[in-house]
Amino acid sequence: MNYYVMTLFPEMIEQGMNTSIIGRAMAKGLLTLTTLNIREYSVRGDGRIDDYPYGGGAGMVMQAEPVCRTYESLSEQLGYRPRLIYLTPQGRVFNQQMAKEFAQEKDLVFLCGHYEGIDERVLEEIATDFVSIGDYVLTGGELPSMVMMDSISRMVPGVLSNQESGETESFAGNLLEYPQYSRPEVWRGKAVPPVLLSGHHGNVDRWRRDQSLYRTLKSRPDLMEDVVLDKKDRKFLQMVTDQPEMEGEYPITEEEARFLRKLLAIRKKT
Ligand code: 6GU
Repeated sequence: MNYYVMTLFPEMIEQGMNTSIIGRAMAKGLLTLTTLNIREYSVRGDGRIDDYPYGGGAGMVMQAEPVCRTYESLSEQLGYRPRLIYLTPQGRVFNQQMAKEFAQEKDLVFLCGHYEGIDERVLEEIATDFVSIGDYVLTGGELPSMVMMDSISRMVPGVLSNQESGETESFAGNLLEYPQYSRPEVWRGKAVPPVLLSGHHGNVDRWRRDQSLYRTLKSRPDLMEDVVLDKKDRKFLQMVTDQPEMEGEYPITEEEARFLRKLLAIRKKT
């Protein structure tokens, strides 16, 4: 995978992408990263690339020509016009499925905006994808591009070791991860859940699955709609639903109980 990042702050990208698993993958040659400084393509004597917005309003707008020239210089070098992702809070919200799809590309270009945005006309010419990383506003596209490169890189063959690859599968099943514990067995009076010390792999797997279901229900009920539930999953969720409110190991609110009754009723039918 070859990444190209069009930005006014290339050093921010270079500093952010040199560590840990991504740094290792770049050293191995599985990933390359090239930053393209939009300022170098300024068409004005003073090196500026922004101007006032037509129609008025606060802030400045990045001009079309320097952005377009940056992309054209790259596409001439590559011999074709690669996919270009414009990072914007107005885009589709990034998720694991999109990470997998982007990981199939040979080259990916990220365009990082600043100020109040980029002249719409150049976006119409060069952007193939408009992507946001969530419902909050950031000062520029640099951090979002790094977030995307991190998660896309994990999906590139060879980037994760076999041991690391396992982590991916849990989100693929649309459930949140179960909790993890390591030594000591008792830490500041808090014991590790006994089932994990039992050596009974079947019970450990069941407990972890129950924890994943419970956590997903609690934090991300929206994900529950797409989870494939088997007989044992439904039995667990039925138990959680039927227990008295706020008692036992898996407390839920009345609202969560209503949600589960509805979910279990639907799943019984299908
Ligand atoms: Cl992609 N850009 C900016 N500026 N803010 C964001 C974002 C992107 N995604 C969420 N907030």
